[in-house]
Amino acid sequence: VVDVVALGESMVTFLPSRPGRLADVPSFDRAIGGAESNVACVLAAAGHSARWISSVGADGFGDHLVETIGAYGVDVTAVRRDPARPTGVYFRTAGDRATDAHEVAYYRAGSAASAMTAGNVDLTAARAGRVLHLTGITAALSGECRGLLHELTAPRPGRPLVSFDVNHRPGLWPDGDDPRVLLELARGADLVFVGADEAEEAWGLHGTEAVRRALPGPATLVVKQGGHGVTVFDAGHVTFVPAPRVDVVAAVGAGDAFAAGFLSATLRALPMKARLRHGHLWAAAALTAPGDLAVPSPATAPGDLAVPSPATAP
Ligand code: KDG
Repeated sequence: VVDVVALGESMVTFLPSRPGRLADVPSFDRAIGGAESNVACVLAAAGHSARWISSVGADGFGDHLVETIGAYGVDVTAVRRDPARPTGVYFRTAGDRATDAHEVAYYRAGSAASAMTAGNVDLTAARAGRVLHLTGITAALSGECRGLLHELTAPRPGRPLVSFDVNHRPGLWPDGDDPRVLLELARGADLVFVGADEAEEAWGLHGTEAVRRALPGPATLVVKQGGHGVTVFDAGHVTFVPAPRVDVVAAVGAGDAFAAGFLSATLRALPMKARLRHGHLWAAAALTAPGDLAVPSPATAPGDLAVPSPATAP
């Protein structure tokens, strides 16, 4: 049994060579992004078995994603290659250090991943983990992707523990369905990650207690409060752990790293405070890296991991 299966779109990510407006950035460096594969890569770096499921084009960018994510030790055998559609890509700016406001230009409409359905994804592979990690980004990609999420989160005997990161990306929801769809998906999950800012933006909820009242179902509800800390509601207990102070380089991907650290510690049945500390540690690694991923590419920087693998550390 695989520890964690993460399903969702990954994109070739173009990071700016210098700060400034998108209009002014002269060149970009290629990297990889994708909330779900970010989680899978960190989990693999932490010593877990992780599988990433998606669909990419039969093109060079698709090759790059499959090869790079595979090089992290993630199982990519269930990734579909779609000869009729391209791999999604996106460009972003460095953003403002204080506010992390940055510009994002997605080129993913009509991508291979947006055409994932319950009919063309290997559902057996998707259900084969102890944990199935999904995010709200997938729901924004297309009606077909939304159907796939509903299929995977429907209650059924032997369903893996469903972990759902709300990951509200307002720019991907032109139809305004986001509040309803994201709430429904979160309500059907066992473990939910949501930012207090997202809950406010998507659902107009103020404060952690209001989020719990709106989401009473999930056994574990993790509410991230930025630099302040994280509050978890679990089995009738409320636990808060403050965030470590970090000099932020780029915030993109920090939520994914947090989820991976939390999941890693959960799989090892560590106490709640330790789960939160693991989440914070991995998030700090992502916050201090320019790309979307907390771990450097194994191909370019072997052994340079800033955070020791919790699986091997004493
Ligand atoms: O969480 C980080 C992701 O947002 C980033 O890697 C790209 O998946 C991505 C998205 O859809 O924004």
